[in-house]
Amino acid sequence: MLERFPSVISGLVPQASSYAAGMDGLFTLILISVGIWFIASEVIFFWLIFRFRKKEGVPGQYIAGEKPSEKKWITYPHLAVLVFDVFIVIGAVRVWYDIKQDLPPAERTVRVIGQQWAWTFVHPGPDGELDTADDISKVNELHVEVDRLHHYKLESKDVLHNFSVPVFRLKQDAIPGRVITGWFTPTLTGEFDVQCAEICGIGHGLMGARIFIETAEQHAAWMAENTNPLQLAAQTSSSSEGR
Ligand SMILES: [Cu+2]
Repeated sequence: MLERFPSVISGLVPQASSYAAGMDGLFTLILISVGIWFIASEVIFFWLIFRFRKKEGVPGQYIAGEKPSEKKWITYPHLAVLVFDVFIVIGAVRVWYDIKQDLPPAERTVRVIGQQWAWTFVHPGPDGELDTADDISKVNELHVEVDRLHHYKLESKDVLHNFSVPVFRLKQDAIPGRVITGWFTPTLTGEFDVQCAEICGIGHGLMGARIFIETAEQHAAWMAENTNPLQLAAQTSSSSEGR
């Protein structure tokens, strides 16, 4: 349902993953729920300052706020804020579940390795499998195919980093010693930013990379360009032997 909310940021940062619209909907829900109270409280605050400003001959009053007739001005808005909170929590849990808890089966898997201060992306080669001889390793360049469900296996060689793809509305910490699996389905072709979103040392700001979301044909062409022809020949002959 959150996907149907209008997005206040999609004009600046396009939505390029299956869950980006849901995340933007949550942003809108929070903006409205918090914004209403922010504007209301500021308007009342300044109105009170103006209305009860110093006047000649009128002594100041001391209001302790202990009488029930005064207390209700705190209790009722407080309860209303809690009701809005429940809506935000329900929305947040739904989006969190979709992006982080749920792990739909992968069509492709890429390995993402953070280190001070660059990203290494390991792509499966023509055999579609990671950790085989035809893997394609690139520094600061991630190539994926549109409309394919990708798993990423996120690692760090040294300190905490964070794999952040703004157009996907995805952020995930990389933790040394752990391999963290997550997923995304790109929905838009093009070239976009990948960032490190965790201060990881003096060169943190240099840890920008690019993601290339390609059509099936573009991706196949990129793969052919980046695969060693000898390896490709060996693969084709071994797969035909297997038949
Ligand atoms: Cu980093």
